[in-house]
Amino acid sequence: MKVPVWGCVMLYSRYFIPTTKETPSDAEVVSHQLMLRAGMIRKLASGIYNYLPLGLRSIRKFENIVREEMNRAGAIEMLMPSVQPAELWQESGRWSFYGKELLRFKDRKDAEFCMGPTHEEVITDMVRREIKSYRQMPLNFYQVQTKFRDEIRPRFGLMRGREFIMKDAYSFDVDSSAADLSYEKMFNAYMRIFERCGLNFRAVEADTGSIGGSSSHEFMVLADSGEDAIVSCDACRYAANIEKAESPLFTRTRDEELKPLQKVSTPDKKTINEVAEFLGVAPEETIKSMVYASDNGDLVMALLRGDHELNELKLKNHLGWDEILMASEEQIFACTGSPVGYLGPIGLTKEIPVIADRVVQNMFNVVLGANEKDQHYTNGSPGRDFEVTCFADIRTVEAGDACPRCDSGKLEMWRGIEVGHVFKLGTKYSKALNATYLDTNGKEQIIFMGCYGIGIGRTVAAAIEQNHDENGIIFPIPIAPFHCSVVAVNTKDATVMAAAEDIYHALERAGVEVLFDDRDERPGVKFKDNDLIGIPIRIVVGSKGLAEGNVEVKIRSTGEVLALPLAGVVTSIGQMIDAALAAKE
Ligand code: 9G3
Repeated sequence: MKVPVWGCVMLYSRYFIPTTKETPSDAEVVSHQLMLRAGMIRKLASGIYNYLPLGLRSIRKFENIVREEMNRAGAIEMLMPSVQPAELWQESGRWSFYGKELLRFKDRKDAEFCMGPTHEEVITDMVRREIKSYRQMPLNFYQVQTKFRDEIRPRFGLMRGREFIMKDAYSFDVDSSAADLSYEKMFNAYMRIFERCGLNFRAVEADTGSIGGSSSHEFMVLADSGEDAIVSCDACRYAANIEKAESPLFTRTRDEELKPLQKVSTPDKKTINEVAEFLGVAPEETIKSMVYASDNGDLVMALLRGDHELNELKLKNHLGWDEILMASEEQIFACTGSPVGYLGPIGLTKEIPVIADRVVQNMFNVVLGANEKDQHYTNGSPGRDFEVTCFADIRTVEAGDACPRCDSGKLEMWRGIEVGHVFKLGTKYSKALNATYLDTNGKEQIIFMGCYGIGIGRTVAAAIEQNHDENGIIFPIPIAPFHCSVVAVNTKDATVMAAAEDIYHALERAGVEVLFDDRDERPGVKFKDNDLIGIPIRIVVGSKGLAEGNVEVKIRSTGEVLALPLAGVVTSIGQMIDAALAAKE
């Protein structure tokens, strides 16, 4: 066989793709199952994986797309260590904030370190030493680096590993509006990255969580198995994580008189549906009351329209609490004097804040718990019968809700896998670590930061989660380990083998990444493996087709089978691949 001196020879028989038939029993999600079965990854320890050659090829493909777009956006690549000194984390205050998720250890001199779970501290330390003047900014540094977070329950393979590859970037600007510009550049780069991968995704408004900062967007690959719920407007560009999604303000004018409050017996009727049915009213005409506790024992009562769901994160953020917990029966009894199931804001035994959803403001003549076993009120109205400390948006939006931003759209609901997250950080880390610069007047100023992450392995896993069938992975061409394969039907037939080798070499010369399945196996075995590992284009060379001057080309994603003339097959395939890889200017 002719061996090109310049290229690598990708013979299936000499490569290493340990595929398996059996679905591994400990793999809960399909991407994990398929990555194991396709011989892309193997587990070394809980949440820690070897990237086998095929898996690494996909990872590298994606990393390179990320690098190209980071470079295009003006970010500069560097590499930071995975071992980080405790002192920096003590300076930022995060050494004590994080618990066991931060893997800590000591060196031989007893100095404390951690395995880096992220690099805000390290990059800010570098920048504070090197950046002196406003002239040196804007700056944006990125790396593709291995992180470690000691998750309690690592699962789903590369989707939630303890060790994982992240592209993280950090921007440094003179002020908030310059930082907004850096953020926008990264946002646009992320849009290009996931578009180039051919993924169905949404950029959604997100909660900033513990990292701090003023605003953030998550990039979500849509997949039914996704852990996040997201909504997007069917008319405008509004999209948000359900944790964050704003509920529309629907105002309703009172169209009937306030009726007198009345206590009614509701024996053993505890849930909203039971009470509503028993009293013959719609759940929309009831108010549900819940008591929540902070980690230091503060209590609040939350009020919602009966058919609505509380968004705990919205309530927690509204209250500014570190944690929000369901109150215990004892805590509930202490402020209401009632067992669960009959709670309400009228006649509390202890004064606690009552936070009501904005929708409650326009409710009247409704059913409420009476803080007494087997008792409810009918015809309750806020303002007249009970006081509300504050009305706020604390409900979880639902599919079909009106869009909070435009006046014609409805919200659609999706499930998504978070593959990227961009944050406006402000000065949280630069202030803590004293990262400053001298402005045009020679005055010392704090640097404004942003940080931007992409889960590399997680994106490849999410792509599989979104693109697979019962036979295996259906890789989008840009992140497929190989663009195509050449399968010789009968390796013992010299004419077939010679033709297959010719095509293989011609494809390589044309710059196509091709895997030559030269194994001495039945065609069925080869087809199964090709489907499992997700090769986008399969070229089958057999004696019957050759007699007519044709080869068979099968497209993995559509199942389409074409008989292409031998003479033009390399050009046609080259064009298909170029079209799939083309990035918009
Ligand atoms: C920790 C541990 C876990 C963590 C963090 C720190 C999450 C932590 C948030 C981020 C935010 C950004 C850089 C790229 C973009 C995202 N889990 N986060 O900071 F110590 Cl144990 O990592 N980081």
